[in-house]
Amino acid sequence: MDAPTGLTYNRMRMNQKLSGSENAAGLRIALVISRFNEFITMRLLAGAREALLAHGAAPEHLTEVWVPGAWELPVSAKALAESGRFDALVCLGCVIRGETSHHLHVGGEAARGIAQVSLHTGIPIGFGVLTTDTLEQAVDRAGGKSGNKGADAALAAIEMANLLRDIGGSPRPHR
Ligand code: INI
Repeated sequence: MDAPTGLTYNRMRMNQKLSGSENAAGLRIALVISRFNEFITMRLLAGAREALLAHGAAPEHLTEVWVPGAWELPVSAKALAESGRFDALVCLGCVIRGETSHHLHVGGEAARGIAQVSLHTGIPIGFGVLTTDTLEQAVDRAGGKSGNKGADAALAAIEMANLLRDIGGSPRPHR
Protein backbone atom coordinates (compact mmCIF):
# COMPACT_ATOMS: atom_id res chain seq x y z
CA MET A 1 0.00 0.00 0.00
CA ASP A 2 1.19 3.50 -0.80
CA ALA A 3 2.33 5.70 2.04
CA PRO A 4 -0.44 8.10 3.09
CA THR A 5 -0.39 11.37 1.21
CA GLY A 6 -0.66 14.67 2.99
CA LEU A 7 -4.32 14.77 2.02
CA THR A 8 -5.00 11.35 3.49
CA TYR A 9 -3.18 12.34 6.63
CA ASN A 10 -5.23 15.50 6.91
CA ARG A 11 -8.45 13.52 6.40
CA MET A 12 -7.41 11.15 9.16
CA ARG A 13 -6.72 14.11 11.42
CA MET A 14 -10.06 15.66 10.51
CA ASN A 15 -11.76 12.56 11.91
CA GLN A 16 -10.27 13.15 15.33
CA LYS A 17 -12.70 14.26 17.98
CA LEU A 18 -11.26 16.75 20.38
CA SER A 19 -12.64 18.21 23.54
CA GLY A 20 -10.96 19.73 26.56
CA SER A 21 -10.75 17.83 29.81
CA GLU A 22 -12.26 19.18 33.00
CA ASN A 23 -9.02 18.72 34.90
CA ALA A 24 -8.03 22.03 36.46
CA ALA A 25 -4.74 20.80 37.97
CA GLY A 26 -2.00 23.30 37.23
CA LEU A 27 -4.33 25.87 35.68
CA ARG A 28 -4.06 29.47 36.84
CA ILE A 29 -7.46 31.06 36.87
CA ALA A 30 -8.65 34.58 37.66
CA LEU A 31 -12.20 35.10 38.86
CA VAL A 32 -13.58 38.58 38.25
CA ILE A 33 -16.61 39.30 40.39
CA SER A 34 -19.05 42.17 40.36
CA ARG A 35 -19.98 43.70 43.77
CA PHE A 36 -23.32 44.94 42.41
CA ASN A 37 -25.97 42.45 43.57
CA GLU A 38 -23.30 40.95 45.82
CA PHE A 39 -25.92 38.84 47.55
CA ILE A 40 -26.07 36.87 44.29
CA THR A 41 -22.50 37.18 43.01
CA MET A 42 -21.01 35.82 46.24
CA ARG A 43 -23.06 32.67 45.61
CA LEU A 44 -21.85 32.49 42.02
CA LEU A 45 -18.31 32.82 43.33
CA ALA A 46 -18.83 30.06 45.89
CA GLY A 47 -20.12 27.78 43.13
CA ALA A 48 -17.23 28.62 40.83
CA ARG A 49 -14.59 28.08 43.53
CA GLU A 50 -16.14 24.81 44.60
CA ALA A 51 -16.19 23.53 41.00
CA LEU A 52 -12.59 24.58 40.35
CA LEU A 53 -11.27 22.99 43.54
CA ALA A 54 -13.32 19.82 42.97
CA HIS A 55 -11.67 19.52 39.54
CA GLY A 56 -8.16 19.79 40.87
CA ALA A 57 -7.35 23.50 40.88
CA ALA A 58 -4.87 24.57 43.55
CA PRO A 59 -6.22 27.30 45.86
CA GLU A 60 -2.98 29.29 45.38
CA HIS A 61 -3.61 29.30 41.61
CA LEU A 62 -6.96 31.07 42.00
CA THR A 63 -7.04 34.87 41.99
CA GLU A 64 -10.17 36.85 42.94
CA VAL A 65 -10.66 40.34 41.56
CA TRP A 66 -13.70 42.34 42.74
CA VAL A 67 -15.07 45.17 40.61
CA PRO A 68 -17.96 47.61 41.19
CA GLY A 69 -20.44 46.23 38.66
CA ALA A 70 -20.93 44.16 35.53
CA TRP A 71 -20.02 47.20 33.43
CA GLU A 72 -16.48 47.04 34.83
CA LEU A 73 -15.98 43.33 34.07
CA PRO A 74 -14.63 43.67 30.49
CA VAL A 75 -11.88 46.20 31.16
CA SER A 76 -10.74 44.23 34.21
CA ALA A 77 -10.83 40.98 32.25
CA LYS A 78 -8.76 42.63 29.51
CA ALA A 79 -6.01 43.63 31.94
CA LEU A 80 -5.94 40.18 33.51
CA ALA A 81 -6.01 38.36 30.16
CA GLU A 82 -3.21 40.52 28.77
CA SER A 83 -1.06 40.02 31.88
CA GLY A 84 -0.05 36.57 30.64
CA ARG A 85 -0.49 35.20 34.15
CA PHE A 86 -3.68 33.22 33.61
CA ASP A 87 -4.82 30.21 31.58
CA ALA A 88 -8.47 31.20 31.88
CA LEU A 89 -10.78 33.75 33.44
CA VAL A 90 -14.25 33.47 34.91
CA CYS A 91 -16.45 36.57 34.93
CA LEU A 92 -19.28 36.64 37.47
CA GLY A 93 -22.03 39.21 37.73
CA CYS A 94 -25.73 39.72 38.08
CA VAL A 95 -27.87 42.15 36.12
CA ILE A 96 -31.50 42.34 37.19
CA ARG A 97 -34.12 44.17 35.14
CA GLY A 98 -34.90 47.61 36.54
CA GLU A 99 -37.56 50.20 35.78
CA THR A 100 -35.51 51.80 33.01
CA SER A 101 -33.42 50.37 30.17
CA HIS A 102 -30.21 50.84 32.17
CA HIS A 103 -29.88 47.13 32.88
CA LEU A 104 -29.99 46.38 29.14
CA HIS A 105 -26.96 48.57 28.49
CA VAL A 106 -25.04 47.16 31.45
CA GLY A 107 -25.81 43.52 30.63
CA GLY A 108 -25.36 43.90 26.88
CA GLU A 109 -22.05 45.70 27.10
CA ALA A 110 -20.73 43.29 29.73
CA ALA A 111 -21.48 40.34 27.44
CA ARG A 112 -20.14 42.06 24.32
CA GLY A 113 -17.01 43.33 26.07
CA ILE A 114 -16.18 39.99 27.66
CA ALA A 115 -16.59 38.22 24.32
CA GLN A 116 -14.30 40.77 22.67
CA VAL A 117 -11.61 40.35 25.31
CA SER A 118 -11.67 36.59 24.92
CA LEU A 119 -11.51 36.77 21.12
CA HIS A 120 -8.76 39.40 21.05
CA THR A 121 -6.53 37.80 23.66
CA GLY A 122 -7.26 34.11 22.99
CA ILE A 123 -7.80 33.56 26.71
CA PRO A 124 -10.95 31.58 27.44
CA ILE A 125 -13.42 33.37 29.68
CA GLY A 126 -16.25 31.57 31.42
CA PHE A 127 -19.33 33.78 31.24
CA GLY A 128 -21.15 33.70 34.54
CA VAL A 129 -23.12 36.93 34.30
CA LEU A 130 -26.79 36.42 35.08
CA THR A 131 -29.34 38.60 33.32
CA THR A 132 -32.72 38.07 34.89
CA ASP A 133 -36.09 39.74 35.23
CA THR A 134 -36.35 39.16 38.96
CA LEU A 135 -34.26 38.56 42.05
CA GLU A 136 -35.96 35.19 42.45
CA GLN A 137 -34.74 34.06 39.03
CA ALA A 138 -31.23 35.11 40.02
CA VAL A 139 -31.43 33.18 43.31
CA ASP A 140 -32.57 30.10 41.37
CA ARG A 141 -29.46 30.32 39.16
CA ALA A 142 -26.98 31.07 41.92
CA GLY A 143 -27.13 27.77 43.74
CA GLY A 144 -30.92 27.40 43.81
CA LYS A 145 -33.24 25.14 41.88
CA SER A 146 -31.67 25.98 38.49
CA GLY A 147 -28.13 25.13 39.52
CA ASN A 148 -25.20 27.49 39.85
CA LYS A 149 -24.16 29.41 36.74
CA GLY A 150 -20.89 30.36 38.43
CA ALA A 151 -19.95 26.68 38.62
CA ASP A 152 -21.03 26.18 35.00
CA ALA A 153 -18.87 29.11 33.87
CA ALA A 154 -15.88 27.78 35.82
CA LEU A 155 -16.17 24.33 34.24
CA ALA A 156 -16.44 25.87 30.77
CA ALA A 157 -13.30 27.90 31.46
CA ILE A 158 -11.34 24.79 32.49
CA GLU A 159 -12.51 22.83 29.47
CA MET A 160 -11.65 25.63 27.07
CA ALA A 161 -8.22 26.26 28.61
CA ASN A 162 -7.36 22.59 28.10
CA LEU A 163 -8.88 22.46 24.61
CA LEU A 164 -7.09 25.59 23.40
CA ARG A 165 -3.81 24.27 24.77
CA ASP A 166 -4.35 20.95 22.98
CA ILE A 167 -5.16 22.52 19.61
CA GLY A 168 -2.32 25.00 19.94
CA GLY A 169 -4.46 28.09 20.30
CA SER A 170 -3.47 29.03 23.80
CA PRO A 171 -1.23 32.11 23.99
CA ARG A 172 0.06 30.88 27.34
CA PRO A 173 1.57 27.37 27.05
CA HIS A 174 0.58 25.14 29.92
CA ARG A 175 3.24 24.83 32.59
N1 INI B 1 -24.35 46.53 37.66
C1 INI B 1 -24.60 45.23 37.80
O1 INI B 1 -23.65 44.44 37.96
N2 INI B 1 -25.87 44.75 37.76
C2 INI B 1 -26.94 45.58 37.58
O2 INI B 1 -28.10 45.09 37.58
C3 INI B 1 -26.72 46.96 37.42
N3 INI B 1 -27.83 47.86 37.21
O3 INI B 1 -28.92 47.40 36.86
O4 INI B 1 -27.67 49.06 37.34
C4 INI B 1 -25.38 47.44 37.49
N4 INI B 1 -25.09 48.75 37.37
C5 INI B 1 -23.80 49.29 37.74
C6 INI B 1 -22.80 49.24 36.61
O5 INI B 1 -22.37 47.91 36.41
C7 INI B 1 -21.57 50.09 36.92
O6 INI B 1 -20.88 49.56 38.02
C8 INI B 1 -21.92 51.55 37.22
O7 INI B 1 -22.69 52.12 36.17
C9 INI B 1 -20.61 52.39 37.40
O8 INI B 1 -19.83 52.37 36.21
